[in-house]
Amino acid sequence: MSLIDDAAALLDSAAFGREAIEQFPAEHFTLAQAYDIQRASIAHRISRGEVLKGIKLGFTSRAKMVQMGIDSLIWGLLTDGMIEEDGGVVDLGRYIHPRVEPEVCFLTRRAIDGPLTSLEAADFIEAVAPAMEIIDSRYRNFRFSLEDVVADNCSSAGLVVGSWSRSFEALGNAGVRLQFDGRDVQVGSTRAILGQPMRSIVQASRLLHGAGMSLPAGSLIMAGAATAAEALQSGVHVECRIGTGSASLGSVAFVASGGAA
Ligand code: 0L1
Ligand code: MG
Repeated sequence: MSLIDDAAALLDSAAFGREAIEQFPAEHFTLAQAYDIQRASIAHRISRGEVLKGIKLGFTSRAKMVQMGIDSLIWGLLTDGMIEEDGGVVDLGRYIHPRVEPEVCFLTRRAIDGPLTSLEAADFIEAVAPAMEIIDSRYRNFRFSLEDVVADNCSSAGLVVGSWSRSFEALGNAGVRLQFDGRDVQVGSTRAILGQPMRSIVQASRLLHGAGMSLPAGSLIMAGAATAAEALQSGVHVECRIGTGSASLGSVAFVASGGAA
């Protein structure tokens, strides 16, 4: 076994055994190797029958960078096994110490197989939806280095996507409210996501190109969080609302149930 395979197997079994592991020793692997570990750990999921559905961007907002003490844009891979139902019940027993953050999700209309300019990006997008990402670091106490978190698929664990629309005009500076039982726990704006969430398409295209990868039509792109993340607790109704009135993307919700392992 190689360093890459060992680390990938460790992270994969931490996720599936719902048991946090220690951070890797400092400089145990490079950032490039961390992305190799991420791919190798996702390959474990694929070998169990999961299907790749898209990508997520991380640390696209100052709020997230400050919360986690890291200031680089990062990205990970999404599979169908991570998708939770809008309006459904999320079993916290599937996670270690889950947190939720409000996001915007894009659905691609055309394959992205090269770097896009901001002028081109809109042509590649079929629809947009309000979304929430459930992040769940596989490291003890949610503490990690940049390399650690990249290897851990950027903490991605679950996602909930609301109804699709073509309300792109609502995207630039829409209010974002993350609510627990109807009470605001995080408030922000879509502007916090790279200044305009559509920029995540450009960034995604560049990152994919740099990794020699492409994204088929019909893929999901999670643009990144608009606010810091909140720890999930059992019994809480969680809702993310984006925009108001005619400049609204709508809302997405779930009920958290059961206990984190
Ligand atoms: O913004 C993000 O989705 C980054 C996730 C990775 C770091 C974290 O666990 O907050
Ligand atoms: Mg996120």
